[in-house]
Amino acid sequence: MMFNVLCLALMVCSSLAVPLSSTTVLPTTVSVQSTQSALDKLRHLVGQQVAVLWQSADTNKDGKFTASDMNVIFTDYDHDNNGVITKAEFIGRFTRNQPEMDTIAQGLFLTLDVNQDSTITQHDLDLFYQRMDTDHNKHVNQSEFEKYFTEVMTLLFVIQLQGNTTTTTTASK
Ligand SMILES: [Ca+2]
Ligand SMILES: [Ca+2]
Ligand SMILES: [Ca+2]
Repeated sequence: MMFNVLCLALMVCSSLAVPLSSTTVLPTTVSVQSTQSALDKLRHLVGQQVAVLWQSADTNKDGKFTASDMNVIFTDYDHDNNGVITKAEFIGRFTRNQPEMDTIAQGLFLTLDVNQDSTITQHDLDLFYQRMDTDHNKHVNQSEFEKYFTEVMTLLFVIQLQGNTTTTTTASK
């Protein structure tokens, strides 16, 4: 069920490339003020996660996201070294240090599995790279990377929040 929602949301997001406007996604029943603070919290959370992603993605710290960075990450995630990253390998590696990110990890897996055959291969990464390269100059810089993942992560966090609606509503002040 959750998986289907994620699939659907990601497909809609990636096919339309809709800029994620939180006002249209968040529940409309909450008051303006709590929506605002929830939005600030969401932006903060997303900003933090995107910064973490960038740090780990730019493996050689040269300020660019290149094929060589992707290869380093691919090898790291391909636990059994067979050239294919399975969903279990991806989620296991991604949640190793942050187990609470399970939903996010599932969503990221769907995002990275561009051809939707349930594994991540070099081919997916090539397609993914083209998708991030919004000015089509064959290079992905930090701003392209952050812009792309800010949209993806915002969507995933909103989905995660909606999955926990009852707990977040009672917990928010
Ligand atoms: Ca780099
Ligand atoms: Ca593998
Ligand atoms: Ca794939």
